[in-house]
Amino acid sequence: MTVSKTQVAIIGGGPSGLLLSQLLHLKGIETVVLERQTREYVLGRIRAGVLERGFVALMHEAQCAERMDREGEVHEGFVISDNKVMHHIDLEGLTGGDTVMVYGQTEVTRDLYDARERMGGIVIHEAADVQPHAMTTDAPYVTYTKDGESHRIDCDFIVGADGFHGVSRKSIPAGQIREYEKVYPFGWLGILSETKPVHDELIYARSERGFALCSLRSQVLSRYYVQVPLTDKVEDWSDDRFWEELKSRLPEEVAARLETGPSIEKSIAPLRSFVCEPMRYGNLFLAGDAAHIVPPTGAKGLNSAASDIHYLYHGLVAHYAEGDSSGLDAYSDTALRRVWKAQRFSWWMTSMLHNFPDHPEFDQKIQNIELEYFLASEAARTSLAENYVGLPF
Ligand code: RFL
Ligand code: PHB
Repeated sequence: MTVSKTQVAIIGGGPSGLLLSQLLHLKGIETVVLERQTREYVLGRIRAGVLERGFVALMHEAQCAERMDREGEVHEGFVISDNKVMHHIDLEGLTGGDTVMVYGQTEVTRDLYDARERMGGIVIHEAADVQPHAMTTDAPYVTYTKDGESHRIDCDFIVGADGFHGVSRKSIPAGQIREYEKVYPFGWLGILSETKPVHDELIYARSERGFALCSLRSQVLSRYYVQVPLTDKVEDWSDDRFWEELKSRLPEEVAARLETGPSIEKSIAPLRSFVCEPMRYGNLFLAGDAAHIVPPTGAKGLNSAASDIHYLYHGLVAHYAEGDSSGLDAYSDTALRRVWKAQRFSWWMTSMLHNFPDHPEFDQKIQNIELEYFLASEAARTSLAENYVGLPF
């Protein structure tokens, strides 16, 4: 067993773990990131695409924003299509100047990996059997194996940034955390295609056949989704079938100009709301998907992860620089307050825009009128816009 030492051991090399590692490094705080997968595998996962201003600011603070500023697209609004009628949501006008950045999670992660490499940060890939230990003591440590050899890292703090299926949350004894969960009776089938996006803004479409989303990664790379039953498999969906279904859920004039082509990625993601409370156990702090999951409808998954990192980063810096642990002590409560607001918004967007065939007719009537009310009311649209661009940290 080789033994080494660091200040903060971070489990998980997704966007949460890498962003925290990069930010702490710039403040002179040592970290080691342990990632189960290869770098190529992590970069192969196609996930989020919309970044809030707070996320963008953190990327700047992390000195990782150069390519994002150059290649990302600032979006001043988006469209909600209600039964084939387009309604523009003017984010910038409704929020007094706020916008969002369209820049893929893959690119964010690539920029963070590149920065870690440039600065000599330690990111250990293909770390197997990662396990946090002695979490409630002043001497926590993490063990793992790599190439058949056992390793141990002693540290002051462990950060569990290892996603929903990671080991960190599962290492907390039962009874010390409480989990809240809601599973939706459908998933999103998503494809990526090297085609020109159908519209210059995102289109969230509610239709009789179910929800659809037209998104993009760049002017030559489109990302589209359709709501599908949980029983569907990717193999059930040829590219042709996907394009036909997508068109059937969009306004005719949009469908008519949809450029189709072969998919270069196709996957189904189940929709789930999940929160674990508290987000701390002794000297183990949970962050990002390890602690909470939202359905993707409000584009809040990655952004909620970044908000955790914001609070944890400031808490750790105050601890090391000033011996002030109040930020760390408040971390779970502070982070959870914002997490629950993102949960509420994501649940609401999901409830308003998807088909729930099993809902009683009364509920369906309410859902219809809610969308109609909301599209006609500036007060309601302002509330949506304020949440979509991201509540302040
Ligand atoms: P991640 O990205 O899951 O990264 C966690 C990392 O931890 C590693 N890991 C381990 N490492 C060591 N030991 C272990 N035992 C480990 N177990 C796991 C994993 O390999 C991984 O690299 O979590 P993080 O960093 O908190 O980032 C959160 C975001 O990834 C997530 O919130 C969003 O991508 C959610 N999400 C979406 N969010 C949006 O805002 N818009 C979207 O369109 C969107 N689409 C998605 C998504 C999440 C998906 N998942 C989780 C299935 C689509 C999908 C398919
Ligand atoms: C995406 O581009 O993948 C995306 C955008 C907005 C969402 C969800 C996913 O709400």
